[in-house]
Amino acid sequence: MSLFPSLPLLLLSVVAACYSEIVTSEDIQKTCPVIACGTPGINGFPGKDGRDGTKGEKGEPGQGLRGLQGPPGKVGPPGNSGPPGLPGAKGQKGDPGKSPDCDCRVAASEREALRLKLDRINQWLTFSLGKQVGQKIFLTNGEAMTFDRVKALCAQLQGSVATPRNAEENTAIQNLVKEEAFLGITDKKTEGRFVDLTGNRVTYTNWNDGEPNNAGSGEDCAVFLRNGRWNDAPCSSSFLAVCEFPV
Ligand SMILES: [Ca+2]
Ligand SMILES: [Ca+2]
Repeated sequence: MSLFPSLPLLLLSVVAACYSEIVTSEDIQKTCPVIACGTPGINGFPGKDGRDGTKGEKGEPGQGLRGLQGPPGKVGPPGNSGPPGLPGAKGQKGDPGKSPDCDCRVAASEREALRLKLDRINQWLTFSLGKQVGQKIFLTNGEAMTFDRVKALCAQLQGSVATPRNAEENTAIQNLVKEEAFLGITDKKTEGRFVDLTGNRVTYTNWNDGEPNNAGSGEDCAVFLRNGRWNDAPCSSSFLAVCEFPV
């Protein structure tokens, strides 16, 4: 064989050997079945971290044990006042209370002092102005007036027109007055039937001789004379006002 036909084949072998040294590992796999492979290179350094991905969806609640209940929170501000409630049911009647005057020794002593003082005042009035007989006292203001005015005056003072029920009371009036005075005895309702101011017929009388005579145009009021005897006289006339009071 000639030398020239073998020369192109030789060059082709050299070029192929040189090319096999510069191909990549990826090319090696493609080329390995064709030609013999060289030694693989070492791996390079890891690349930089990539950008953060988008936020994922909320996961399902876990299945771990539930924690202990925490402490109570702070007290909140007071709320607005509510509407008034309905009235309650009526309660039961309570026990009778004690009078403060009954269980207080100081008040009792004051009451006793007042009572003694009133007794002394009553004695002074009786001594100076009135006459007391039993549980009754006669007083006069020394003024003469009609029967109706005497009646109103005595009632205003919580008393009544003097009405002697017996000789002792009649004497007490006689010792009090020195002039003619009205008594609480009239026959206004029924002529000749003398009654007291409560309407009851009087059982004690001390008429003067010839009285009552209902003289003139009529005499319906009993009047105490200076001698202690009685006379019927007009109620419209004016005589001394004498009242009686219980003591
Ligand atoms: Ca008469
Ligand atoms: Ca008369």
